[in-house]
Amino acid sequence: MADLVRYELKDRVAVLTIDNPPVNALAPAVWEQIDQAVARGVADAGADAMVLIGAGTTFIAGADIKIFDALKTREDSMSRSAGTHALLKRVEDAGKPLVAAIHGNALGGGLEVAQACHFRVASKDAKVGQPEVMLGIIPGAGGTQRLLRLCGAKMALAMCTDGKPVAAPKALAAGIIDQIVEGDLLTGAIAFATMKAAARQIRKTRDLQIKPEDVSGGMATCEAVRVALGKTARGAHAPFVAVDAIQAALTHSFDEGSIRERELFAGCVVSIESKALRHMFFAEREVAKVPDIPKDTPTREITRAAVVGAGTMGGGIAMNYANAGIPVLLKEVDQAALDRGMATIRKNYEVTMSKGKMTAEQLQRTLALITPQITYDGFDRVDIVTEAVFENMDLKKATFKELGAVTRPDCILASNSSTLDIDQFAQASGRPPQVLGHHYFSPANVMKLLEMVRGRETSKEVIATSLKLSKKLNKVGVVVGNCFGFVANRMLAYYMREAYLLLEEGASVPQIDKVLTDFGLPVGPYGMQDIAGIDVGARIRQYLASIGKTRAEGPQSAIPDRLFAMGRYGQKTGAGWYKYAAPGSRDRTPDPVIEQMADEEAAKRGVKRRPVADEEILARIMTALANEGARVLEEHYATRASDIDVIYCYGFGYPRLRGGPMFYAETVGLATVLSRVKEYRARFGDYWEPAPLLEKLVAANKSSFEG
Ligand code: 3H9
Repeated sequence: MADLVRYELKDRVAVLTIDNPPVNALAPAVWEQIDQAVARGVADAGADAMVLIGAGTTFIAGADIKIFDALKTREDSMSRSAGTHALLKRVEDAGKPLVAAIHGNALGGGLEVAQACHFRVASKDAKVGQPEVMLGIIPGAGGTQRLLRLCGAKMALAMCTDGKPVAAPKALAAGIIDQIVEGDLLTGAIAFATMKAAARQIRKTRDLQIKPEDVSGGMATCEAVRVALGKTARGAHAPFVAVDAIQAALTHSFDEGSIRERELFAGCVVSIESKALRHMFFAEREVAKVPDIPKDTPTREITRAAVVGAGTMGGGIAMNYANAGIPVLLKEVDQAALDRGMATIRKNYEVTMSKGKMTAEQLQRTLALITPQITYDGFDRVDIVTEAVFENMDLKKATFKELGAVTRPDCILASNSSTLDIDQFAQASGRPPQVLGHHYFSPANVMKLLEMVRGRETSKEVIATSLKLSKKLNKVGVVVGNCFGFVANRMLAYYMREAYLLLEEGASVPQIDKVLTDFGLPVGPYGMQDIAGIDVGARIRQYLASIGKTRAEGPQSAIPDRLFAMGRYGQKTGAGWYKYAAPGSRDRTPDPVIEQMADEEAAKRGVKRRPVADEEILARIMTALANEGARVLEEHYATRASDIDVIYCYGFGYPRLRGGPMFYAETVGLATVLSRVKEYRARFGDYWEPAPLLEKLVAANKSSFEG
């Protein structure tokens, strides 16, 4: 077995070093070897005390998340948890002082191991946390029972329900750690352990008394947290379970509370919520790996940027650069448009400041990084330009032609197009290897997704540089292929098609939106269109009509174009799918005009309107997404199904608790999804055509898109 926990003696202290790169995750063998190393230290006559420390950049980042997939039943999970409980009890029963020396992170099972040590010391910049809820589970190695005894109910509840790590100084003040070590951590930890050995001091966390304020007020604190979670943890289950486990610590002995923790942990591990969140954890990390772009692909530094177009998207993109400390030129065609754009940017920052998230000085400093202008002055000095002009092929091609002339040959030229063919811009620029899509999502300064569209000739260096840049801009960059609408909007066209058809068949706008928000999306399809602008979609349809295409197969609803013709562009004009109190207001009410239009359009298509059940709305919309997602995957416009999930979670606020549209389809069952497509084809027409990949997977009895 590999040496995952090294053992050596230093100054009569046994130093146990966990060495399981990159983050010392607790794979089963690491647990075992910690157990063995502690036993060896206890038996070693040359050791008076022990220090447990991590090799590399961190203490322990928690249990190895991959192993949870092997826990198929509650019983499996119960027995895994029981095993770690027993193991940590043995560790805690060690007859010599055992000190955890924490640097980097002590998270999840990592903090639970540290809690079972008799003392904890940490470097100043270390962090400790119980982030299990982010994976849909709760601490399962005694964390809910020991943490409460160390820091009290209020803080234990906060840490176990929001999952956020706590910095060492705060952990010290709360009693989670005993000392902060300035200078070399191991040296400090050995000194601390030696001192405890001399004083013959051993302190078992499990024997600490519950704090007096928790004996009297702990239950009320739990109740208050449950009420607060009702608002902040909408749809999630694990945070509430964490409260139950901590409540058990308040009302039971350590051993009884631990049994309750195990039962609750086991229920969480096998939940869909946890499977979805674990899927997202790895999906978010995989997405940065592009098969033919190795890690060592050369990249360039982006120190200066420019944006063309100061509309809603262009302004938001410029803010992203300024927020990252990168100076950015913002160009518009005329002064009035530029002034409007800058006023919006300033207003956005003022809102941030009013929420206390920015000081006046920071606002001025950030704004000063944006240089508004109506010329191409200085474009020969920037490293990247993002084009954010209207979604119009001719206009964009003309802009790329100009950019090819005014920028340096090595400058990256990115387009914020949400649908159009990047290769045509690349040709217009005269240097295709430098061109790619940088598709931001509205509002561009808020939404985390950056879809990076690879053209036919985009160079690897440009992609690698963009991936690095996306991190600097605090975005999740996903590399996709160049098809109409790329991945996000190509699939969205099918989502919207079903929403339109369901409306014409008899569902209402508020009903459809509510089904999707109840599912966990922040906004339904109609509310989303009113925010994004009905004019945007209409212009895309006009362009497509000019080249004889439609966005999605199947009947095309006339209602969106009728709304466009009426000047009802959504929130900004005070009317769209809903009526608004005023232009720009979010205060909306349903509009009977829409029902009337739905009646008219249904009559034209010979559709008899009927009550539509919520279940049908959800099933049709999600089936449409998954079926088109399967095509995208098979045509290699997305590298993996999990990339599509990341796109939907970060671009459209698809609930992470559901794992994204492709993972959701897997939880529904690929065979069920396929049978729904076939059922809809029989009911509605051949435009419901099963994706070949879906048919292949089901025929091969596969349960996942990855085969
Ligand atoms: C738990 O502990 C349950 C217990 O209560 C009960 C037990 C009975 N496992 O994020 P990075 C991988 S639940 C497996 O890019 P960073 C990660 O996939 C756990 N793998 O680095 C990546 O792999 P690759 C509670 C893990 O510096 C590589 O390490 N703990 C784990 O940006 C680097 O990761 C957590 O939830 C893991 N636990 O951030 C903490 N952690 O290179 C989860 C990481 O192949 N981890 N990997 O793509 C984190 O939050 C971050 O990784 C951390 C470092 C902040 C530690």
